[in-house]
Amino acid sequence: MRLFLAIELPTALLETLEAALAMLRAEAPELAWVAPPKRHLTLRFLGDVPGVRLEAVVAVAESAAAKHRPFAMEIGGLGAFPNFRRARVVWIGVAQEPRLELLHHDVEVAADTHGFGIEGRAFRPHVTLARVRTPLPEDRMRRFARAARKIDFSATCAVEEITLFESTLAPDGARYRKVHAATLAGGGR
Ligand code: 3AM
Repeated sequence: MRLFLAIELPTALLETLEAALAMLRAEAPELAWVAPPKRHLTLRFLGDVPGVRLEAVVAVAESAAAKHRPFAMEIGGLGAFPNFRRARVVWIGVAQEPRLELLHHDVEVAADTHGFGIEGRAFRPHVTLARVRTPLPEDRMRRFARAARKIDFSATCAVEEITLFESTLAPDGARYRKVHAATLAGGGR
């Protein structure tokens, strides 16, 4: 099973975000835009995990979630990995939030404890909006970056659970299935 842990975003937020992106989408309709229900904040990609290890992944989510109580995070600000000029992924960011950093840290620690190792790359919290499969010509990319920086969207959203998703790759993009939700149960932090 191809698994990852993520934070889901409320439908209302996804809808207002989509409306705010209309002009930007029109600038580059040929990008692989992620459908709003498939947008989330990935905490940890686990990759292919044998079915028998599913319980261990659930335990990773549960043990990290048990250490935290719900908190709020702020979504806003468009960007691209690695940058707009060479964009592969276009995203909306998440304002720096110590509780999110701690949650991610605890997911990493739990993943290591349960034998999945530490991912070891910097956590850059983001919500993927579009993937760039074929680069746009330079001038169009410059226009796109300008339009992206003009998007005025910010929203606060409650983080209440860690969701375990199964991703199934398909020619028309990955399909995600919710496998488990671990509630931030309000532990010591
Ligand atoms: O929704 P985003 O883009 O943040 O990019 C993939 C997606 O994150 C990421 O896991 C999420 C669900 O597919 N992903 C896919 N392959 C990955 C890999 N090998 C990966 N993240 C890290 N390493």
